[in-house]
Amino acid sequence: MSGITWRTAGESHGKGLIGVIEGIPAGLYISEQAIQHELKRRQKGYGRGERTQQIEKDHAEFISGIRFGQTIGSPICLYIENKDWVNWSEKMAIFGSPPANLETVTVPRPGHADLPGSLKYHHLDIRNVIERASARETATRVALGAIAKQLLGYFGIRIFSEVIQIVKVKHLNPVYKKLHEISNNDLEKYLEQIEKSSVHCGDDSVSQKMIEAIDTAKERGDTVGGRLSVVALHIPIGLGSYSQWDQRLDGLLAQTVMSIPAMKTVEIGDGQELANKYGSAVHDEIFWDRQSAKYFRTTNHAGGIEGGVSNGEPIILTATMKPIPTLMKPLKSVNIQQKTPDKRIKKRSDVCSLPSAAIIAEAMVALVLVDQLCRKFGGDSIGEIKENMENVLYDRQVDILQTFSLGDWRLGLTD
Ligand code: EPS
Repeated sequence: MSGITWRTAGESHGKGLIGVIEGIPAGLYISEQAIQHELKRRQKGYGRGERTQQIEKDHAEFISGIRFGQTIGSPICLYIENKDWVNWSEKMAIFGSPPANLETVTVPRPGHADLPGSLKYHHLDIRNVIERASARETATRVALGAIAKQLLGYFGIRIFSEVIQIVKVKHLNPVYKKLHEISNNDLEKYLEQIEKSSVHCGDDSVSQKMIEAIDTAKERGDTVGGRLSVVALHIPIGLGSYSQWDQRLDGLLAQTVMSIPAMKTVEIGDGQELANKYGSAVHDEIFWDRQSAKYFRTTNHAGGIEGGVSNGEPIILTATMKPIPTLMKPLKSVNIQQKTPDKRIKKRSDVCSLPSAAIIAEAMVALVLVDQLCRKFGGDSIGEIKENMENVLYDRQVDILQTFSLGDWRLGLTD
């Protein structure tokens, strides 16, 4: 079965951004409100700069693929306007000649795509690199991810995230570590806390310290990075495959999340903590519950993936984001035209984008999972996928039905 493909286009200070997603089955109701909600979530984190929070008001306008609120099986295309375009229409004009007063960018920022990008594409104006390497593009990813989330949601799959570290402030008891012991009610309450936190962290006192760390960096003209986690609940067994290197679910997740600008590590389950432990302490033992005729685990060090295949436990992913390379107190660099030492002066910048990155990572995970779900249970319509899923999981392989520690994915099939 074929899966989902998606693409984005657009420059940071161009007219706008475009996203196209193909393979979403026909018959899925799309909530426009849910898409706008996700776009808002990406924009609201503490530490973002003037551009994201005051200038841009992201709104996805749908161009194709949806009729009367339902997908029709054709490519879905959406457009997000760049409100800042009015200030850039001459400097970023699509046709015509550069304006006489155009200031080219000639000093690359260390840590950004500026230098390798301009050498690769032979650009004398680094702006040609900045525009597409910019994280502005992630607005489109979130809108496409919001469509993926709605398809996953139909089948009861739930995705959430949390910021677990900002520079030296660590959250020692994040939600992904307590999934086996927390009740559904307490989980919902915790997730509400995360949404209320301006740094997207469920613990109030940790959030406060994270805010202080961002303020300190801002006062110094500096930036900070950190870590985030993403959890996907109620995943059916069998997404991804061990049979070929590029079908492994962990590899696909790692590549997609790592593609978010500034990401430097992606870990699944206990990740690097596994390095200093013995095998007997980290592999999740397998049990059989006779009464419900289901396998179950009491731990999830593997983060829901064994051998590149989902095993039905929650998928847990953590990622590290480096500090943003645009500094108000700039680092040493070289003018690429004169080859003389220089520094790139910036008038505005984000100090921390971890809260936004967490929402973007949710979108990336959703896109990978929806692709794999469609490959495994694929069909042209939502009804066909539902039927395939029921056949595979209930009729033919009834003995491999899985116990989920947090609810039952079948809940999504009842509406
Ligand atoms: C970005 C730099 C900033 C951010 C931008 C990403 O933009 P500017 O250079 O215009 O000040 O605001 O992010 C967004 C606009 C957004 O919506 O996330 C960069 O260099 O990556």
